[in-house]
Amino acid sequence: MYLINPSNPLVSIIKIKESRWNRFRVWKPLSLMVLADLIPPDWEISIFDENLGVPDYPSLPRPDLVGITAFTSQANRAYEVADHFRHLGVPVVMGGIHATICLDEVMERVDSVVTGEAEGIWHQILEDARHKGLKRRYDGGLAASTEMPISRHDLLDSRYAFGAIQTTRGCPLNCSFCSVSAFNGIHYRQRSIADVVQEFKMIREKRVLVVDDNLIGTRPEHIARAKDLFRALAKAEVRKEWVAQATINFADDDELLALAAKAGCSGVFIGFESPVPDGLLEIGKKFNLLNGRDFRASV
Ligand code: B12
Ligand code: SF4
Repeated sequence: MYLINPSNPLVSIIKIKESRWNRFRVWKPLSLMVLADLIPPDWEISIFDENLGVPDYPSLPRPDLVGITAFTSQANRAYEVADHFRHLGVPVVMGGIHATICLDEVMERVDSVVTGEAEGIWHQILEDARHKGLKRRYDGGLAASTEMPISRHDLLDSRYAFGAIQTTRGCPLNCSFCSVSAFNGIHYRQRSIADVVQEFKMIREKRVLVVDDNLIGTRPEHIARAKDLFRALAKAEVRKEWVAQATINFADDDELLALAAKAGCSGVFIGFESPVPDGLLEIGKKFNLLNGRDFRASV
């Protein structure tokens, strides 16, 4: 089986001559590394991240099944790849955010579309594929945090500047412009700290992107879990430098900041979205207005 991350027309590593920064813009396709872990051992798997170079597909052995992931920005290339394999008679399954949000469009371009998170449905899809009974559509819904596996970090090569890991899914804030709450839900799901620490240790790269949309969450119990995670990472001496995404409430707790730094945090992407209250109200990010927030002081 081939699992394919279609190339991003703008930032592929193969275009590195156009900008040396492209190396820092190409990050691992974690979705495929998660799927790979959930595949029974009797399937042979290859992951192709086209951002590292587009394979010469005609010269490769014909696979039994192709799985494609895509953000919307990758959709056109995803369809080209799907066309290639479908002409050979190989069934193509596509999942990910674009397939979920633009279901009707994707249904026209591939054999089988998977909406939502794959953990709960992927086994069924593989069984159906094995028996040549793929359905046109599957919905994985939202996975329980206990179903989220340790990704296959060993299956991708080492040319990336960053490793990648996910420790939580979902965001309770549901800002009007953002697709995260629509896709991963508003229920904040946290993976077990032991699994996260174990997975961190399996990452070869020194630098890691923690892809969570909101690493620390919003409620006291979320913050408490974030602190426990940071303590555990420091204690396990994983020695990675990581960057993460969070909301500005990260600034409100000195202990949280100190623990994050000790655990290897070297940068945080914060969604300010607008510097003025009217702007924040308009886009539905009221969270950034709570308690008379002063962005400058928080920074
Ligand atoms: C990490 C990340 C990045 C990284 C890229 C990593 C990469 N691999 O290329 C960086 C920072 C570079 C990035 C850039 C961009 N990103 Co971004 N990014 C994310 C983020 C935060 C996490 C993605 C991730 O790794 N998730 C973890 C994996 C495990 O989850 P998953 O991909 O959803 O996979 C699960 C399911 O979808 C499903 N699945 C996925 N693929 C497949 C395939 C098959 C066959 C099956 C069965 C199932 C399946 O199963 C998986 C397990 O449950 C998401 C938000 C999010 N929560 O997903 C935004 C997100 C995907 N990004 C988004 C956007 C808009 C962008 C940019 C366009 C921003 C910009 N303006 O430049 C660029 C485009 C990059 C590109 N490739 O073209 C939007 C996409 C919306 C859309 N409709 O596509 C998201 C959803 C954020 C948001 N707030 O809306 N991004
Ligand atoms: S806080 Fe961030 S991840 Fe959460 S809904 Fe708003 S923009 Fe999306």
